[in-house]
This record gives sequence, structure tokens and C-alpha cells, in this order.
Amino acid sequence: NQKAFIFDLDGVIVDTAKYHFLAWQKIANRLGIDFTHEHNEQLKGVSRIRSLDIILGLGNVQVSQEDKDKWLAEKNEDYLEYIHHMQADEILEGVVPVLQYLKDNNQKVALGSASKNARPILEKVDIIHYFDAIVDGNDVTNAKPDPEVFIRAAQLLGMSSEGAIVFEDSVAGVQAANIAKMVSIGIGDKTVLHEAQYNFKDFTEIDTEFLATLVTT
Ligand code: B16
Ligand code: MG
Repeated sequence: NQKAFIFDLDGVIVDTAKYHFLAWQKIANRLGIDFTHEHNEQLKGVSRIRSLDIILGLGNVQVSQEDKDKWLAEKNEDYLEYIHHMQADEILEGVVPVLQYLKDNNQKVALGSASKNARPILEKVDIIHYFDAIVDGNDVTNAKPDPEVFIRAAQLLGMSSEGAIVFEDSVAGVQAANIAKMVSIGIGDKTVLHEAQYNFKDFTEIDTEFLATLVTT
């Protein structure tokens, strides 16, 4: 049996959410908007543009399109500074053994991320070779919870959407997987990701027995 296994990036493979937070917080501060870790939860899995709109909404601040473009560029420049220093030790625990198991067992592996910086991050942490296909924020027009990113990933793998398996840390991403009729696996807080078909705190909780079940069912 061969299945399509699709991984989200941020919060699933690496914890880049902390860098997104720091970069957005600087922008928010300069706009005079209070931006906390709790607010940051809303930005998970959400596109860059939508993230800025959410932050502006928090402060009830309105800016011109020109200024928006400026803030988006500044945020990304700052974020790139952070990810420039990333190394393989920032891959979240348990991820590589799962990727290795899938490779060893002839499974198809893809990335399905909202980030436009996905490729350089995978290269930085040196795991890009595990992926048979990559679909990221540069390739899609509709953001999660729209299932476009995952459907395209399955297509690129030459596999059908049905039966594909998605690992996600965001509510929007779990919803996207469910809409695509894929198997949704929530990574993180079970109460937040209660719409997922399966829940795990992190990849250290996923054993080969479970992966074997996914492959055969
Ligand atoms: P960028 P994922 C998402 O990545 C992040 O969760 C989200 O916080 C971020 O705004 C989005 O990527 C866009 O990222 O600014 O790098 O294009 O979780 O879908 O891998
Ligand atoms: Mg994510």
C-alpha cells in the first residue's frame, strides 16, 4: 500500500511560530498595538497578509495599502533574519524518525504549507530531500481552511486526495484536511485541535505501529 503523507511546516516540522511572533510583535509595537502570545495563536496557519489584517484589527488601526505593503515587507525581512540562523537541531523532536519510516516503507511525502519561506527553511534544517513534492504559499491562491494546498500536494504526488494523511498544528489546517476528505492528524493541543481525526502532543507520541495502520487502512 502507498499513501500520500502531507506535512504542514510551521509548528509541525519546526517551531518557526516563535520567529513569526517576534517579527510581528515589532511591527505591532511600532503601530502602537498590544500583541501577545495569545493573540499569536490566531495567526497560526494563516497567510502573511491575513496575519497583518488580524493585527491591525486587534488595535482597530487602519492603514493605506501602500503602508500595508511596507509593513509586510519589513516583517518578512525581520523574519528572514531569524530563519537565516536556523539549523538542523531546530527540527522538532520525533519528526525525522517518522519521515525516515515513511521513506523506508515506500510512502509518498509532501509539504503543504502556507509559508512563502518554506523551501529555504527546509534547506536550512537540511530535510528537503525527504519531500517528493512541495506546495507552499507561493503556489496557492486560497489560504487554509481552503483545501487547495493539500489537494495540490496530493496531485503533485500523483495520488488521490482520499486516503491522504495530513499532519497539522493549526485549526485552519485541520479544517482544510477535513474538507479535502483527508485523514487529519492534529499535532499540539487536543482541545484546540478537537476537529482532527487523531491527536498527538508531538511526533514523539507517534509510533511505527500507528504509521503502519495509516498505510494499510
Ligand atoms: P510567510 P504553515 C504558516 O506556515 C504559519 O503558520 C503562519 O503563521 C504564517 O503567517 C504563514 O505560514 C505565512 O508565512 O510569511 O513565511 O509566508 O504553518 O502553513 O507551515
Ligand atoms: Mg502550521
